[in-house]
Amino acid sequence: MSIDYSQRIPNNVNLSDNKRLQRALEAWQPRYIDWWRELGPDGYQDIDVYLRTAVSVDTGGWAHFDYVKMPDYRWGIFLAEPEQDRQIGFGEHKGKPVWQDVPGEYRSTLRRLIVTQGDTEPASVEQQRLLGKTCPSMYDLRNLFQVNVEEGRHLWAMVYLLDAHFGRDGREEAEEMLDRHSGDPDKPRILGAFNEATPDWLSFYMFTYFTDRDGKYQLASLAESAFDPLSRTCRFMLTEEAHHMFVGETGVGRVVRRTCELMKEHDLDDPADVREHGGIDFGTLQRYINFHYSVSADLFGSEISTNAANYYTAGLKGRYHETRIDDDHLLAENEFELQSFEDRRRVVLRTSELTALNQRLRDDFTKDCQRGLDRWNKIIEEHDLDYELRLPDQAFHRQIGAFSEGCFTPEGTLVSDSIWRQNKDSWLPTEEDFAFVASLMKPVTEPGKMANWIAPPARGINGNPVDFEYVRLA
Ligand code: BYC
Ligand code: FE
Ligand code: FE
Repeated sequence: MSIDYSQRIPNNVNLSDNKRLQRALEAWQPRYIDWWRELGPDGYQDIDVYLRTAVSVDTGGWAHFDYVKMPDYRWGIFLAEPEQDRQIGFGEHKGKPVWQDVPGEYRSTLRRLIVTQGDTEPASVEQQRLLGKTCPSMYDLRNLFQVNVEEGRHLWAMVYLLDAHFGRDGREEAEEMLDRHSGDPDKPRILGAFNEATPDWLSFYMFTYFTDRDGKYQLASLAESAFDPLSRTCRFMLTEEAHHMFVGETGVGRVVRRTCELMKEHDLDDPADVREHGGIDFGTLQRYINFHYSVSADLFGSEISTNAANYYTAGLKGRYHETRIDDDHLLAENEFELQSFEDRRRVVLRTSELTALNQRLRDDFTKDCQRGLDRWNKIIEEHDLDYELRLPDQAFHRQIGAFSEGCFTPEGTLVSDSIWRQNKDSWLPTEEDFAFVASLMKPVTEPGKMANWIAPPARGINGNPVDFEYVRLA
């Protein structure tokens, strides 16, 4: 199914057959472009960037690379191929054909899920808008912009669903996507993590490693939805998501590698000393991990959630890889064990899996996060250095769910407020950490050159060398 590029809005949904929808989206497009110019990558609006654009949704077709100025990027609406005779895989409608339209009874719930998903996409573009100015290399600058244009496209994906299936309410929601802004005290983005700052490139790599990974798990759950247009939209988004997490995992890995190299080169025993040589010390890396993991863990909602149970029973949002799980897909009888915090004590609860679905997804996410830490630790080990980066306990630094009621160390021990305050600076990035990392953020614009604090990538993009001209400055 190829994409029609002769249209103002490239798409594979036969947009030209639906004039009402086409007009609604064409009316929204100029506002989107204005938003991109104002709150998208600052200072790089009129330069050529070597970007991947989808030209069709099959496996070969979406990896098409060319130079493009970002405001001219062909943002469009691409749904994965329909699956013939697809049936609802879980919940009370299990076994019935999937829906091509939204059932009236689920209208407001589905709209809310789609709005929550959609709101994160432009939020991340806003959070990253200043990073171009301090890029560690042209390779990284290009990757930042690739992530940014795809997050912009993910907004298009959700706005399409809103405009196509939710009438006037949908159009209003589409407008509001561009009215809320990350960190705006009056009109903030919906979810916590998307109002945090992304002030430096280490934050960017952590964000794309941990927070984009929440995206992976949420999109995968929505890809199971009985509402087929949502499912197909999310399946295609997931192919793009993989690159974002690659940028995060390899980005942090390259920082770890460079730190190891500097420690070896200067024969350092105390990791803190690497700062004098312009590297990012393991302690700082650990504090960034603690922050970004905990903020991303919040994005899964409360451990026990009737919202999540209702989404599941209605068939709106499934589990990760729902169809690969061998059970009744109704979950009324399934028990689930989870940790919680009650009467000021950590407890283990056995509950119905149905109400524990947020926690189940967070557990899946956490296991996936650990894989990257294992790879980063392997780099440290290969350099014969004695340090281990760790994921904090799920109770640490939470704002959402049962653990938000207490203070916990990164190991998960309950502590008093005053102990927390005394130790906070060794657990979370401090002003001083941010200032140090910021002091390293000097732009490197010669193709192939890397900032001193990060190792080069193993290879370039699309078979090109690392010193390829990924961005044509000037
Ligand atoms: N911040 O039952 P509960 C991505 C609210 S990332 C603020 O615990 P529920 C991306 C909740 O709304 C993927 N509020 O939670 C990544 C509820 O409010 P009401 C984004 C929060 O509803 C990087 C109340 O607390 N996609 O794509 O089961 C770059 C109690 O609710 C938060 C989605 O999130 C929070 N963290 O689950 C770019 C998927 N957590 O009802 C993009 C769609 C909870 O009391 N969203 N609340 O007013 C969902 O599935 C669900 O809304 C959530 C929350 C999982 C987020
Ligand atoms: Fe996204
Ligand atoms: Fe992403």
